[in-house]
Amino acid sequence: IDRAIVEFEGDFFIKRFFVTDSHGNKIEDLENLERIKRALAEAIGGDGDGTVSVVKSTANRGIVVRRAGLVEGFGERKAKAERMFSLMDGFLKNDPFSLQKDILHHVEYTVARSRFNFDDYEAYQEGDAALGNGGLARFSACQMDSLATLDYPAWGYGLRYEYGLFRQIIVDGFQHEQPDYWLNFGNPWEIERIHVTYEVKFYGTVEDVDRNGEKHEVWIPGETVEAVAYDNPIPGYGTRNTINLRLWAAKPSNHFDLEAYNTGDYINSIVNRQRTESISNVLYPDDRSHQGKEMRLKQQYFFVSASLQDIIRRFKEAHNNFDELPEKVALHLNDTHPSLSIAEIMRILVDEEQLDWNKAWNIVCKIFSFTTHTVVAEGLEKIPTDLLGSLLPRHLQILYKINSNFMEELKKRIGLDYNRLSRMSIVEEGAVKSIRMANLSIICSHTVNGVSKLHSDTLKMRTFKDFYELWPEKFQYTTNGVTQRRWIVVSNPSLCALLSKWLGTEAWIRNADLLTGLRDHVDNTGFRHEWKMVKRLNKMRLAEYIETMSGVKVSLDAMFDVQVKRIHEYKRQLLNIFGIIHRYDCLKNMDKNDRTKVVPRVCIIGGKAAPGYEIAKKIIKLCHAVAEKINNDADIGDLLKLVFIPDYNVSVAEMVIPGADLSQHLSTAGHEASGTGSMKFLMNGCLLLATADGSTVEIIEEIGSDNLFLFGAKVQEVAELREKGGALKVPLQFARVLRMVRDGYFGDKDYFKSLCDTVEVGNDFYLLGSDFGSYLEAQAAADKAFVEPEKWTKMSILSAAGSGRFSSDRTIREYAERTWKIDPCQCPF
Ligand code: 8GP
Repeated sequence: IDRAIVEFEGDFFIKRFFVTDSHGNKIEDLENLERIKRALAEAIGGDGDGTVSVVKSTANRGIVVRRAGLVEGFGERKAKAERMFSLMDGFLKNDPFSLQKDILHHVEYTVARSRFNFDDYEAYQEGDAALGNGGLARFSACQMDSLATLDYPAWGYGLRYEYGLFRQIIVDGFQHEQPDYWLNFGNPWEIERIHVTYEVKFYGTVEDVDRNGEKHEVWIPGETVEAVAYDNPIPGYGTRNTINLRLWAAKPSNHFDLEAYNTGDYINSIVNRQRTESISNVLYPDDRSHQGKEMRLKQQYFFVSASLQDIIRRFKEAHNNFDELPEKVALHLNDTHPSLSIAEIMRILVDEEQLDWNKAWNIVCKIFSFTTHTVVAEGLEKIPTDLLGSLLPRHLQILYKINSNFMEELKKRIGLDYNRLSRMSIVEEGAVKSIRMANLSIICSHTVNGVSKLHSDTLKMRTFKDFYELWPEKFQYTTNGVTQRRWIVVSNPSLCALLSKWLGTEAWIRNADLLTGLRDHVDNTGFRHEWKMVKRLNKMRLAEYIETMSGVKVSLDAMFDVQVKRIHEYKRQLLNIFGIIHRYDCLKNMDKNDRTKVVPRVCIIGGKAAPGYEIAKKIIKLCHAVAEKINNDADIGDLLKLVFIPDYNVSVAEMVIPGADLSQHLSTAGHEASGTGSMKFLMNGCLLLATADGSTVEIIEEIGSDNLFLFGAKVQEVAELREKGGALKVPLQFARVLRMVRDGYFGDKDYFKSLCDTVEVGNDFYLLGSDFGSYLEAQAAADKAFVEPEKWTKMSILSAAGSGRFSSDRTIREYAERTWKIDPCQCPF
C-alpha cells in the first residue's frame, strides 16, 4: 500500500477513506480494513489534521501508519519523536515469535500514539520512569539496551507501577517521601495493548478431581484480576532491532460477582473490583528486606502469572509439543522476585496441560537460569507458608512436592546429614515456617550466576556452599556492566564527541573494547587538554545544578568528590561524612599559611533511604547538619563544601556522574555484590576511591592499582577483624570525630546518639573505625594526585580506557553464550 486518502466532512468526521497501491489503484479487499479505518478515524478525528500518508505494509509484516507532518517541527523533541517512530517500525518487523495476530493491534496503538502533540510535551519535562529501587533495576535497564543492540530476541517483563520509587524531599535536613505519580500527564513511549490481557487468579481452594480414573488436584480460585499489557519498545543502537519491555497493569476483571449482584450488594462488589487495581499501584521502596507482605506477594504472582501466560501462548501458537519448550524458551530469574514462576509453570504444565509430573519437571529444569544480586544470607527472600497457602493454595502444594522430591534425591546423594538437609530444604521450619525462594531457584535452575567474581566466590564458599558442593557445574559468574549508550552517549555528549574524534570512529558505541585505544593518546598534550576541557564543561553544568538546588556556590577549581547511591550502612556513607568532619577539623586547626596547600573540595552526597530505615535516615540528617556548619563557615570559604543532592535518580545521575572528579565506593569488603555506579564513573573518566569489593576487584585488573585509590580491609580479613570486637584498634582521629558528633558539635545530639552507637568499638559491624586510617590515607593520595593536573588527567584517561570490559554488552554476550545459549537474530532489513 502506498497511500491512504482521507476525505473529511467538517473537522472531525471521515467521509471517505481508501488506500491505494503505488499505481494509485484503490485497494478494496484489504484484510481488516475496517479496523484500520476505525483506528484512523479515532486518531485523526480529535485534531482534524486531514492528511494521512505512508501506510506501509508488506504481505504479513504489519502496517505502520503515520500522520503526515507529525515528526516535523518538534524543536528539541524532534529527534526523539523521529526515533520513536522509526523504532516502532522496527518493532513491528522484529517479531521473533511471529505474532501475526498481534501485529494488527500495533496498528491501532501506533495510530493512537500519533494523537500526541509533541509540542505539548516540550512544555513539561518527563520525569524518570522510576520503576525500580536501585542497582538491580538500573542494571536490568542496561541489559535491555544491550540485548536490543546486540540483536538478541529477548523480552523483558515487569510491573507498570503507577507510583514509582518515592520522590525524596528534604525538610530541615530530614528525608520525607512524596508519591511519584509519574503517569499524570500520560506516557508517550508506551503502547497500551488493550487486547493483550490475561486473567490472574488468587485465593480459593484446591479440590480433588477424577481424570481418567486418577485423582488430580485442581485449583478453584476465589478472585480474578485482569493483567493488561503495556509495551515499551527498546530500540537497539545501530541496528533496526527493537525489543519489548512488557509491563503489566492490574484492572478489575470483567467477571462480575453475580452472586453479590443478585443479593443486592452492588456497591460493595464495585468497591471490591476497584481494590484489585491496587496490585500494580505502588513499588515497594525497600530495596532489601520485604518479608511477609501480602501485597508484595500478590504483585509477584500477578507479574509471574501474566508473563507466563503470555510466553506459553506465544509458544503454543507455533509449537504443539512441550518437549520443545527448552529449545525455544529460556527464562531468566533476575533475583528471586519472579521465582514463583517455577511453581506456576509446573501448575500450568501438570494441571492445565496435563503433563506427567516428572516429565514437566524435567522440562522446567532446562529452561530456568538464576542470578542472585545479594551477598548476605539474611537478605534472601522468604515467604511465610501461611501467607502463600492462603493466597496461592495450589502453588504451596506444588512447592512442597518439589521439595519432598528434592529431599529424597538429596538423601541418596549425601546421606542422612540432617543439618545439611535442613539447610538445603526449600522449606524453612521455625517460628515462621517459610519458603526459601533462593533455594527453590537454585534447585530448578541449570545455571546460578553471581554478579562479579568476588560475589560468586562468596556464593560458592559461604551463602550457597551446600549447593555448590552438590552441583559445582551450575555455578558461574557474569560480571555486571552498564551501557555506554546511556552513560556516555546520552549523559556526556561532549565526551562522546571527544572519544569519537580521537578514536577516529564511533564504533566504540557498539564495541566498548575499542576504548582501550585511548591509551595510545595518553601522552598527547593536545588530547589531554581537550579531555580536561570536557570535564570542566561537565563540572560547570553540575555546579549550576548544585546552585539551583541548594543555593551553594561551588568553585570549579575544587575537586568534585561524589558518593551517590542508596543509603545503606554497608555502603558506609557515614565513613565519608566522618572523613569530611575530619577534614574540616584539620582545616580549623591548621596554620593559615598551610591552608594554601590544601586541595579545595566539593563533597557531594546523594541517595534515598528506605522509608522505614531509621539509621539510614539519620545518616541523611547528619550529612545536612555537617553541611550546614561547614558551608556557613566563612573562615573555610571554598576550601570545603558539602552538598546533599536531593532525590537522586537516573536523570540526576546523568548530570552528576560526568561532572565528578572523584567517586567513592566504600562498602565493607564482601558486602557489595557488584556495584555498577563505579563503572559509570569509570567510563566518564572519574577516578575511584574504593574498597576491594564487588566488581572493583576486576576494575583494578583492567586499569591497574596505580590508577585508583584503594583502601580498607580485604574480604578475607573482615571476619577476623569482627571477631576482635572490643579489642579492635581504632585511630584517634576516628574517636575524635565520633566524639564531636556525640557532643552535639553539629546539633541534635540526642537524635544522633543511636547512629553513633552503631560505630562504637565493639559494635562496629561494618568496620568504619578499623578502616578509617587507610581511608584517610587514600584521601590524602587523591589530594596529592589532584595537584598534578597532568598526572590526574592521565589517570582519568586510563580509567575510561579500561572501562570497556564493564559494558553491559560484554555481560549480555556472556549470558547469551554461556547461560541462555541463544544466537543473535537480526532483523533482515
Ligand atoms: C544490587 C547489588 O547490591 C549491587 O551490588 C549490584 O550491582 C546490583 O544489584 C546489580 O547486580 N542488589 C540489589 O539491588 C538487591 O539485592 N536488591 C534486593 C532485591 C534483592
